[in-house]
Amino acid sequence: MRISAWSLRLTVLSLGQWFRNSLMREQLEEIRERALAELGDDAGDAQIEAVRVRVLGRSGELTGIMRRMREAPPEERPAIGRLVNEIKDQLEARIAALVEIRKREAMARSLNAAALDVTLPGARIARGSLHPVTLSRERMLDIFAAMGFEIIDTQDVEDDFHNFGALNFPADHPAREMQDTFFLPGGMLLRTHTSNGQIRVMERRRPPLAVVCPGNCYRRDELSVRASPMFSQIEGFMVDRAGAVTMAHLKGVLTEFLRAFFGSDTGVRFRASFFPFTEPSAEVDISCLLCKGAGCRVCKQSGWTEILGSGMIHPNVLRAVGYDPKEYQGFAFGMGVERTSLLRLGVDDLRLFFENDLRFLEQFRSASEGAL
Ligand code: 2NL
Repeated sequence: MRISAWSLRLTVLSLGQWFRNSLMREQLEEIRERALAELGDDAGDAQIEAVRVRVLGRSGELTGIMRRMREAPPEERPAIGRLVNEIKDQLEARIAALVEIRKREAMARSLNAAALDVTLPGARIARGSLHPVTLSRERMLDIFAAMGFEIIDTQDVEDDFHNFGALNFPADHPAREMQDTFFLPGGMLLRTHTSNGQIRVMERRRPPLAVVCPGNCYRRDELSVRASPMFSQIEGFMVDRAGAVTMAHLKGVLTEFLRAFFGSDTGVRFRASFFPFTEPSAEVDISCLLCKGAGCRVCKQSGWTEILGSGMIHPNVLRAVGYDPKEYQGFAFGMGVERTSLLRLGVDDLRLFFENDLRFLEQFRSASEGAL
Protein backbone atom coordinates (compact mmCIF):
# COMPACT_ATOMS: atom_id res chain seq x y z
CA MET A 1 0.00 0.00 0.00
CA ARG A 2 1.27 3.25 -1.09
CA ILE A 3 1.41 5.83 1.50
CA SER A 4 0.07 8.94 0.03
CA ALA A 5 1.46 12.28 0.92
CA TRP A 6 -1.86 13.10 2.51
CA SER A 7 -2.03 10.13 4.79
CA LEU A 8 1.55 10.65 5.78
CA ARG A 9 0.75 14.20 6.58
CA LEU A 10 -2.28 13.10 8.53
CA THR A 11 -0.27 10.49 10.38
CA VAL A 12 2.41 13.02 11.26
CA LEU A 13 -0.32 15.41 12.31
CA SER A 14 -2.03 12.87 14.53
CA LEU A 15 1.31 11.85 15.92
CA GLY A 16 1.87 15.47 16.82
CA GLN A 17 -1.56 15.67 18.26
CA TRP A 18 -1.01 12.50 20.23
CA PHE A 19 2.23 13.94 21.44
CA ARG A 20 0.64 17.22 22.50
CA ASN A 21 -2.25 15.35 23.99
CA SER A 22 0.01 13.20 26.13
CA LEU A 23 2.07 16.26 26.93
CA MET A 24 -1.10 18.00 28.23
CA ARG A 25 -1.89 15.05 30.50
CA GLU A 26 1.70 14.99 31.63
CA GLN A 27 1.60 18.70 32.29
CA LEU A 28 -1.64 18.31 34.23
CA GLU A 29 -0.13 15.54 36.35
CA GLU A 30 2.93 17.69 36.92
CA ILE A 31 0.74 20.60 37.99
CA ARG A 32 -1.13 18.29 40.37
CA GLU A 33 2.04 16.75 41.82
CA ARG A 34 3.73 20.05 42.36
CA ALA A 35 0.66 21.70 43.89
CA LEU A 36 0.05 18.75 46.24
CA ALA A 37 3.69 18.79 47.28
CA GLU A 38 3.42 22.48 48.05
CA LEU A 39 0.16 21.95 49.93
CA GLY A 40 1.89 19.73 52.47
CA ASP A 41 0.79 19.62 56.09
CA ASP A 42 3.20 22.40 57.01
CA ALA A 43 2.04 24.84 54.31
CA GLY A 44 1.36 28.28 55.81
CA ASP A 45 -1.41 30.68 54.83
CA ALA A 46 0.83 32.61 52.41
CA GLN A 47 1.98 29.48 50.59
CA ILE A 48 -1.57 28.08 50.32
CA GLU A 49 -2.72 31.35 48.78
CA ALA A 50 0.26 31.42 46.39
CA VAL A 51 -0.55 27.90 45.12
CA ARG A 52 -4.22 28.76 44.77
CA VAL A 53 -3.49 31.81 42.64
CA ARG A 54 -0.87 30.08 40.51
CA VAL A 55 -2.87 26.94 39.81
CA LEU A 56 -6.55 27.81 40.21
CA GLY A 57 -6.44 31.55 39.58
CA ARG A 58 -8.04 33.28 36.57
CA SER A 59 -4.76 33.29 34.66
CA GLY A 60 -3.47 30.21 36.46
CA GLU A 61 -2.03 26.99 35.16
CA LEU A 62 -5.31 25.06 34.85
CA THR A 63 -6.98 27.89 32.96
CA GLY A 64 -3.93 27.93 30.68
CA ILE A 65 -4.46 24.23 29.84
CA MET A 66 -8.15 24.83 29.14
CA ARG A 67 -7.24 27.65 26.77
CA ARG A 68 -4.97 25.33 24.86
CA MET A 69 -7.65 22.63 24.65
CA ARG A 70 -8.10 23.03 20.91
CA GLU A 71 -4.57 21.73 20.44
CA ALA A 72 -5.85 18.32 21.58
CA PRO A 73 -7.75 15.96 19.23
CA PRO A 74 -11.51 16.44 19.65
CA GLU A 75 -12.09 12.94 20.97
CA GLU A 76 -9.53 13.47 23.73
CA ARG A 77 -10.87 16.85 24.86
CA PRO A 78 -13.58 15.50 27.18
CA ALA A 79 -11.07 13.33 29.02
CA ILE A 80 -8.64 16.23 29.40
CA GLY A 81 -11.48 18.45 30.54
CA ARG A 82 -12.49 15.86 33.12
CA LEU A 83 -8.89 15.59 34.29
CA VAL A 84 -8.67 19.39 34.65
CA ASN A 85 -11.89 19.38 36.70
CA GLU A 86 -10.74 16.46 38.80
CA ILE A 87 -7.46 18.21 39.62
CA LYS A 88 -9.29 21.45 40.27
CA ASP A 89 -11.71 19.75 42.69
CA GLN A 90 -8.91 17.86 44.38
CA LEU A 91 -6.78 20.96 44.91
CA GLU A 92 -9.74 23.02 46.08
CA ALA A 93 -10.64 20.33 48.60
CA ARG A 94 -7.05 20.12 49.78
CA ILE A 95 -6.82 23.90 50.14
CA ALA A 96 -10.14 24.05 52.04
CA ALA A 97 -8.94 21.30 54.40
CA LEU A 98 -5.60 23.03 54.95
CA VAL A 99 -7.24 26.42 55.57
CA GLU A 100 -9.51 24.77 58.13
CA ILE A 101 -6.53 23.16 59.87
CA ARG A 102 -4.66 26.50 59.96
CA LYS A 103 -7.77 28.20 61.39
CA ARG A 104 -8.11 25.65 64.14
CA GLU A 105 -4.44 26.00 64.96
CA ALA A 106 -4.77 29.79 65.15
CA MET A 107 -7.80 29.43 67.44
CA ALA A 108 -5.96 26.96 69.69
CA ARG A 109 -2.97 29.34 69.84
CA SER A 110 -5.13 32.31 70.85
CA LEU A 111 -7.00 30.26 73.42
CA ASN A 112 -3.70 29.06 74.85
CA ALA A 113 -2.30 32.58 74.99
CA ALA A 114 -5.30 33.77 77.00
CA ALA A 115 -5.56 30.59 79.01
CA LEU A 116 -8.46 30.91 81.44
CA ASP A 117 -8.13 29.08 84.72
CA VAL A 118 -11.69 28.85 85.99
CA THR A 119 -10.44 27.52 89.33
CA LEU A 120 -8.67 30.82 90.17
CA PRO A 121 -10.48 32.95 92.78
CA GLY A 122 -12.41 35.90 91.34
CA ALA A 123 -11.09 39.47 91.53
CA ARG A 124 -12.29 41.12 94.71
CA ILE A 125 -14.56 44.10 94.21
CA ALA A 126 -13.38 46.82 96.56
CA ARG A 127 -16.25 47.78 98.83
CA GLY A 128 -16.49 51.09 100.60
CA SER A 129 -17.62 51.37 104.18
CA LEU A 130 -19.30 54.01 106.30
CA HIS A 131 -17.13 56.55 108.10
CA PRO A 132 -16.33 55.53 111.71
CA VAL A 133 -18.08 58.67 113.00
CA THR A 134 -21.18 57.84 110.96
CA LEU A 135 -21.13 54.31 112.38
CA SER A 136 -20.82 55.64 115.94
CA ARG A 137 -23.63 58.14 115.40
CA GLU A 138 -25.92 55.41 114.08
CA ARG A 139 -25.16 53.18 117.03
CA MET A 140 -25.95 56.02 119.43
CA LEU A 141 -29.22 56.82 117.68
CA ASP A 142 -30.17 53.13 117.65
CA ILE A 143 -29.79 53.00 121.43
CA PHE A 144 -31.99 56.07 121.98
CA ALA A 145 -34.53 54.84 119.45
CA ALA A 146 -34.72 51.55 121.37
CA MET A 147 -35.57 53.57 124.51
CA GLY A 148 -38.44 55.24 122.69
CA PHE A 149 -36.83 58.51 121.57
CA GLU A 150 -37.86 60.07 118.23
CA ILE A 151 -34.96 61.07 115.97
CA ILE A 152 -35.48 64.43 114.30
CA ASP A 153 -33.13 66.20 111.85
CA THR A 154 -33.10 69.97 112.03
CA GLN A 155 -31.53 72.96 110.30
CA ASP A 156 -27.82 73.91 110.30
CA VAL A 157 -28.48 77.56 109.37
CA GLU A 158 -30.20 79.28 112.28
CA ASP A 159 -31.18 82.66 113.68
CA ASP A 160 -29.82 84.16 116.90
CA PHE A 161 -33.00 83.43 118.89
CA HIS A 162 -33.07 79.67 118.26
CA ASN A 163 -29.33 79.21 118.68
CA PHE A 164 -28.78 81.53 121.69
CA GLY A 165 -31.72 83.62 122.94
CA ALA A 166 -34.17 80.81 123.64
CA LEU A 167 -31.41 78.87 125.40
CA ASN A 168 -31.05 81.50 128.08
CA PHE A 169 -27.63 82.67 126.88
CA PRO A 170 -27.09 86.13 128.31
CA ALA A 171 -26.62 88.86 125.66
CA ASP A 172 -22.93 89.13 126.55
CA HIS A 173 -22.18 85.40 126.61
CA PRO A 174 -18.77 84.74 124.99
CA ALA A 175 -20.24 82.03 122.69
CA ARG A 176 -22.21 84.79 120.90
CA GLU A 177 -19.05 86.57 119.80
CA MET A 178 -17.79 86.85 116.24
CA GLN A 179 -14.66 84.99 117.35
CA ASP A 180 -16.58 81.87 118.19
CA THR A 181 -19.55 81.75 115.82
CA PHE A 182 -19.82 81.77 112.03
CA PHE A 183 -22.25 84.60 111.21
CA LEU A 184 -23.77 84.59 107.74
CA PRO A 185 -24.68 87.65 105.66
CA GLY A 186 -28.28 88.62 106.44
CA GLY A 187 -28.16 87.98 110.19
CA MET A 188 -28.27 84.16 110.22
CA LEU A 189 -25.52 81.96 111.64
CA LEU A 190 -24.28 78.38 111.56
CA ARG A 191 -25.57 76.63 114.66
CA THR A 192 -22.96 76.14 117.36
CA HIS A 193 -24.82 73.16 118.88
CA THR A 194 -27.91 71.09 118.00
CA SER A 195 -29.97 72.73 120.79
CA ASN A 196 -31.53 75.00 118.14
CA GLY A 197 -33.25 71.94 116.70
CA GLN A 198 -34.65 70.94 120.08
CA ILE A 199 -35.99 74.48 120.57
CA ARG A 200 -37.73 74.26 117.18
CA VAL A 201 -39.23 70.84 117.95
CA MET A 202 -40.55 72.06 121.33
CA GLU A 203 -41.95 75.20 119.68
CA ARG A 204 -44.12 73.24 117.28
CA ARG A 205 -44.99 70.24 119.46
CA ARG A 206 -46.52 69.73 122.93
CA PRO A 207 -45.29 67.29 125.63
CA PRO A 208 -45.01 64.43 126.27
CA LEU A 209 -41.90 64.46 124.09
CA ALA A 210 -38.78 62.30 123.95
CA VAL A 211 -36.58 63.44 121.07
CA VAL A 212 -32.95 63.23 119.94
CA CYS A 213 -31.54 65.68 117.40
CA PRO A 214 -28.30 64.65 115.65
CA GLY A 215 -26.48 67.07 113.36
CA ASN A 216 -23.43 69.04 112.35
CA CYS A 217 -22.39 72.08 114.37
CA TYR A 218 -19.92 74.86 113.60
CA ARG A 219 -17.51 76.89 115.68
CA ARG A 220 -14.61 79.10 114.68
CA ASP A 221 -11.91 76.72 115.90
CA GLU A 222 -8.78 75.61 114.11
CA LEU A 223 -8.67 71.89 113.36
CA SER A 224 -6.56 70.35 116.15
CA VAL A 225 -6.14 67.21 118.24
CA ARG A 226 -9.35 68.05 120.13
CA ALA A 227 -11.28 70.67 118.09
CA SER A 228 -12.69 71.09 114.60
CA PRO A 229 -14.61 73.97 112.93
CA MET A 230 -17.30 71.44 112.02
CA PHE A 231 -18.26 68.60 114.29
CA SER A 232 -21.26 66.47 115.02
CA GLN A 233 -23.48 66.41 118.09
CA ILE A 234 -26.33 64.42 119.44
CA GLU A 235 -28.65 66.19 121.83
CA GLY A 236 -31.77 64.85 123.39
CA PHE A 237 -34.57 65.90 125.70
CA MET A 238 -37.59 64.50 127.45
CA VAL A 239 -40.43 66.72 128.65
CA ASP A 240 -43.71 65.81 130.33
CA ARG A 241 -46.07 67.14 133.03
CA ALA A 242 -44.23 68.58 136.05
CA GLY A 243 -42.99 65.78 138.27
CA ALA A 244 -43.25 63.09 135.60
CA VAL A 245 -39.69 63.52 134.28
CA THR A 246 -37.08 64.11 136.97
CA MET A 247 -33.33 64.11 137.51
CA ALA A 248 -33.70 60.41 138.34
CA HIS A 249 -34.99 59.75 134.82
CA LEU A 250 -32.08 61.75 133.42
CA LYS A 251 -29.65 59.55 135.36
CA GLY A 252 -31.45 56.38 134.33
CA VAL A 253 -31.62 57.18 130.62
CA LEU A 254 -28.01 58.38 130.36
CA THR A 255 -26.60 55.49 132.41
CA GLU A 256 -28.52 53.04 130.24
CA PHE A 257 -27.22 54.76 127.09
CA LEU A 258 -23.58 54.85 128.23
CA ARG A 259 -23.55 51.20 129.30
CA ALA A 260 -25.17 50.16 126.01
CA PHE A 261 -22.61 52.15 124.02
CA PHE A 262 -19.40 51.57 125.99
CA GLY A 263 -20.14 48.23 127.63
CA SER A 264 -22.23 47.10 130.59
CA ASP A 265 -19.27 47.25 133.00
CA THR A 266 -18.71 50.98 132.35
CA GLY A 267 -18.70 53.16 135.47
CA VAL A 268 -20.96 56.25 135.23
CA ARG A 269 -20.70 59.30 137.46
CA PHE A 270 -22.71 62.55 137.58
CA ARG A 271 -20.94 65.77 138.59
CA ALA A 272 -22.61 69.10 139.35
CA SER A 273 -21.89 71.66 136.63
CA PHE A 274 -23.29 74.76 134.97
CA PHE A 275 -24.95 75.46 131.60
CA PRO A 276 -27.12 78.51 130.87
CA PHE A 277 -29.94 76.25 129.55
CA THR A 278 -30.21 73.73 132.41
CA GLU A 279 -30.72 73.99 136.17
CA PRO A 280 -29.51 71.96 137.91
CA SER A 281 -26.79 70.86 135.47
CA ALA A 282 -24.63 67.77 135.56
CA GLU A 283 -21.62 66.62 133.60
CA VAL A 284 -21.38 62.89 133.11
CA ASP A 285 -18.14 60.93 133.29
CA ILE A 286 -17.47 57.31 132.42
CA SER A 287 -14.73 55.17 133.92
CA CYS A 288 -11.59 55.55 131.78
CA LEU A 289 -11.76 52.99 128.96
CA LEU A 290 -8.00 52.58 128.93
CA CYS A 291 -7.28 51.89 132.61
CA LYS A 292 -10.82 50.87 133.64
CA GLY A 293 -10.75 53.47 136.41
CA ALA A 294 -7.33 52.66 137.85
CA GLY A 295 -5.79 55.95 136.65
CA CYS A 296 -3.55 56.53 133.63
CA ARG A 297 -2.05 59.26 131.43
CA VAL A 298 -5.21 59.57 129.29
CA CYS A 299 -7.53 60.23 132.26
CA LYS A 300 -4.80 62.22 134.02
CA GLN A 301 -4.78 59.64 136.81
CA SER A 302 -8.41 60.42 137.71
CA GLY A 303 -9.82 57.14 136.40
CA TRP A 304 -12.69 59.08 134.73
CA THR A 305 -13.37 60.69 131.35
CA GLU A 306 -15.97 63.40 130.74
CA ILE A 307 -18.46 62.24 128.13
CA LEU A 308 -21.62 64.37 128.13
CA GLY A 309 -23.44 67.36 129.57
CA SER A 310 -26.98 67.30 130.94
CA GLY A 311 -29.48 68.88 133.26
CA MET A 312 -33.09 69.79 133.96
CA ILE A 313 -34.26 72.23 131.28
CA HIS A 314 -34.08 75.81 132.61
CA PRO A 315 -37.49 77.46 133.25
CA ASN A 316 -36.48 80.34 130.96
CA VAL A 317 -35.95 77.85 128.10
CA LEU A 318 -39.37 76.28 128.70
CA ARG A 319 -40.95 79.74 128.65
CA ALA A 320 -39.11 80.62 125.42
CA VAL A 321 -40.82 77.73 123.62
CA GLY A 322 -44.23 78.56 125.14
CA TYR A 323 -44.31 75.92 127.88
CA ASP A 324 -45.39 76.96 131.40
CA PRO A 325 -42.55 75.74 133.71
CA LYS A 326 -45.15 75.03 136.42
CA GLU A 327 -46.95 72.71 134.03
CA TYR A 328 -44.06 71.03 132.20
CA GLN A 329 -40.61 69.83 133.18
CA GLY A 330 -37.92 67.74 131.65
CA PHE A 331 -34.26 66.98 131.17
CA ALA A 332 -31.86 67.52 128.28
CA PHE A 333 -28.38 66.34 127.39
CA GLY A 334 -25.78 66.78 124.70
CA MET A 335 -22.58 65.13 123.52
CA GLY A 336 -20.02 65.38 120.77
CA VAL A 337 -20.14 62.43 118.37
CA GLU A 338 -16.46 62.64 117.33
CA ARG A 339 -15.27 62.84 120.91
CA THR A 340 -17.44 59.90 121.94
CA SER A 341 -16.28 57.85 118.90
CA LEU A 342 -12.67 58.72 119.65
CA LEU A 343 -12.95 57.28 123.12
CA ARG A 344 -14.76 54.17 122.01
CA LEU A 345 -12.44 53.41 119.09
CA GLY A 346 -9.25 54.33 120.97
CA VAL A 347 -8.30 57.09 118.49
CA ASP A 348 -6.08 59.81 119.99
CA ASP A 349 -6.37 62.62 117.43
CA LEU A 350 -9.61 64.20 116.20
CA ARG A 351 -7.98 65.23 112.91
CA LEU A 352 -7.84 61.60 111.80
CA PHE A 353 -11.63 61.66 111.45
CA PHE A 354 -11.51 64.60 109.05
CA GLU A 355 -8.43 63.85 106.94
CA ASN A 356 -10.14 60.81 105.41
CA ASP A 357 -6.91 58.92 104.85
CA LEU A 358 -8.14 55.51 103.70
CA ARG A 359 -5.32 53.76 105.61
CA PHE A 360 -6.93 55.12 108.78
CA LEU A 361 -10.56 54.66 107.77
CA GLU A 362 -10.07 51.08 106.54
CA GLN A 363 -9.15 49.97 110.05
CA PHE A 364 -12.81 50.42 110.95
CA ARG A 365 -14.08 48.43 107.98
CA SER A 366 -15.16 45.61 110.28
CA ALA A 367 -17.27 48.16 112.14
CA SER A 368 -19.32 48.70 109.01
CA GLU A 369 -19.96 44.97 108.86
CA GLY A 370 -21.56 44.90 112.26
CA ALA A 371 -18.61 43.89 114.47
CA LEU A 372 -18.53 47.18 116.34
C1 2NL B 1 -22.33 69.52 126.26
C2 2NL B 1 -23.51 70.01 126.97
C3 2NL B 1 -25.86 70.01 126.88
C4 2NL B 1 -28.16 70.46 126.62
C5 2NL B 1 -26.92 70.23 126.08
C6 2NL B 1 -30.32 71.42 126.04
C7 2NL B 1 -31.14 71.68 125.01
C8 2NL B 1 -32.30 72.37 125.27
C9 2NL B 1 -32.60 72.77 126.52
C10 2NL B 1 -31.73 72.47 127.50
CL1 2NL B 1 -33.34 72.77 124.03
N1 2NL B 1 -30.60 71.80 127.26
N2 2NL B 1 -29.18 70.73 125.77
C11 2NL B 1 -28.30 70.43 128.00
C12 2NL B 1 -27.20 70.19 128.79
C13 2NL B 1 -25.97 69.98 128.23
O1 2NL B 1 -24.66 69.77 126.24
O2 2NL B 1 -21.30 69.52 126.82
N3 2NL B 1 -22.46 69.08 125.02
C14 2NL B 1 -21.41 68.61 124.24
